[in-house]
Amino acid sequence: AAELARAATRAAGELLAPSAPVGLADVVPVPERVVPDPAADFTLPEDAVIRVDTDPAARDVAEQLAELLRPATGYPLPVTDTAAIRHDGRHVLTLSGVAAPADATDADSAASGAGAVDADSAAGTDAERVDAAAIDGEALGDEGYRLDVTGTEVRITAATPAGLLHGVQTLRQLLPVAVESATPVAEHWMVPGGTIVDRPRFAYRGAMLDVARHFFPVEDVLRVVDHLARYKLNHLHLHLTDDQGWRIAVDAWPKLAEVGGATEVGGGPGGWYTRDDYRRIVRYAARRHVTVVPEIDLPGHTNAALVAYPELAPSKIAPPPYTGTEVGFSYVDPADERTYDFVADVLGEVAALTPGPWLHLGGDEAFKVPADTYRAFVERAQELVAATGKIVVGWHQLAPAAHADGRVLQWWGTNGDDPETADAVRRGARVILSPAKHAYLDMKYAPDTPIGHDWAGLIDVRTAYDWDPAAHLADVPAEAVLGVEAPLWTESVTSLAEIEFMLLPRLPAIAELGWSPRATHDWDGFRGRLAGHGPRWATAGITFHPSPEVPWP
Ligand code: TNX
Repeated sequence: AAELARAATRAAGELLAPSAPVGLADVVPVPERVVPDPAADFTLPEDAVIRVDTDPAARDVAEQLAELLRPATGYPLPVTDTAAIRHDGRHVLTLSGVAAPADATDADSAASGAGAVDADSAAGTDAERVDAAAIDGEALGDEGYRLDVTGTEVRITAATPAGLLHGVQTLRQLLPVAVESATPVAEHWMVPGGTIVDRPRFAYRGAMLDVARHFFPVEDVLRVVDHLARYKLNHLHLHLTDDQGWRIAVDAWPKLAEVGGATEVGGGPGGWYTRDDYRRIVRYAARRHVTVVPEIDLPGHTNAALVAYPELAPSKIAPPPYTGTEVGFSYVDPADERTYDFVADVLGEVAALTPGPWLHLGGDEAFKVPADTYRAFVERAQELVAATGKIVVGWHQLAPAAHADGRVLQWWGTNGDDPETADAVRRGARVILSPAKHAYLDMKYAPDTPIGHDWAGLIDVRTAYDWDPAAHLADVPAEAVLGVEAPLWTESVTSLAEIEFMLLPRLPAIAELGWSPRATHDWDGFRGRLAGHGPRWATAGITFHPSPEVPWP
């Protein structure tokens, strides 16, 4: 059997074109600082071990690293305590810097103490390399990491598990393409030598998946989370409700999902997430340091809710289920107190299932609601969000409403001169940038793209890449920009393959805008680095659009 396995490994290796060596700077999003050392290349041997501090979340990142490397390498890659195995010239992957939780037992803290004064760093060489990079551990912040590759060690240092995971994603990109294989490949597992010091430009980097226009099963959503994590995006916004379907079970209003979830665009069967399904998504995302942002779109985009509960409709008559793609015709009755019970119940249940700090209220395209009524509705809904302990996010149509503590407006306009949003920012709001002309991944790449819209224009890879989130909105200072998000509306997107086709390769463009320092912005550099990802996606079985703008190998 071992012989057979070895033969199969050889065969799989021969199927792949020999991959070009990866350079230390060939990373998407491009790191803040890269110092190659060609004399310090590392090659992963079969008996390598992964060493990590005792913090459980750091240890989980080490397990994820092992899970990423084991299928293609076929190596055992045991995960061990840093304190238990000395480096001593042995080939190791080390994750360090995350302090064990303060409430650790005495035995635990003793172990972590030993890990922290790791024999190798005390020896001085690591400390010297830290100085050489001129950014100290503290400055790595919540999500930064440092990657040091020497002949016998790959060391990722970060103050947080999220930073460690970002470092792991970088390491993954520095290994040969074959690392994406689901089965063992005979390969020289080389990592280019040198040091990377890296941290994000913006705190919020996300993508939105519209699971309302078409419903997607949990497994598809988990796969999207993987794509986010790969490019260091840290938020998944789920557009859970719309005219065509209600996708989240609400105990107090069971027909929302049971009746409102049974439709989708084009007349398909729809579907919805049970509380356990949603918990599974949230947990899977959390493990990858991705925060789920649930959206309950109000007061418009609510036809599915009105079908389930006609009492919420202004006419008190159930509308027919809607499976078309028009917008702006439906709304819950702002004059009925029952509506606010509904909003409070739904927001309360969704908040209780959601560990992240955000609740997205939607607020877009409520064309039939008069401006004063709309504003009053939003102000009550914002208070109901605050009552759940969450922070309001909403489309920028929320702008005219009174400020609510911490609130964030997601700007999706096509003209960056938007006085209402600028005014809301002066009153305390922060913004997430999703300009439809650059970040709307439901737009077609080119006139012949088989799916997608074009109302905001065509978005090729360069258009997705060539803009600056900090300077896009007139009269909105860079300090008010929390980050970027790429929404994927799914009126025309019906499968995981189609989701991936629209995300890749544009999602990495938005990810680089969110992560990399502005000074690194360079279309030619970006598309050159991006090109190396085509073979990675192909090897991993991920669909993508082979855009002619990218020099695929
Ligand atoms: C506008 S942008 C919408 C969505 C549609 C999208 C299609 C926004 C907040 N609302 O309801 O799905 O256009 O591109």
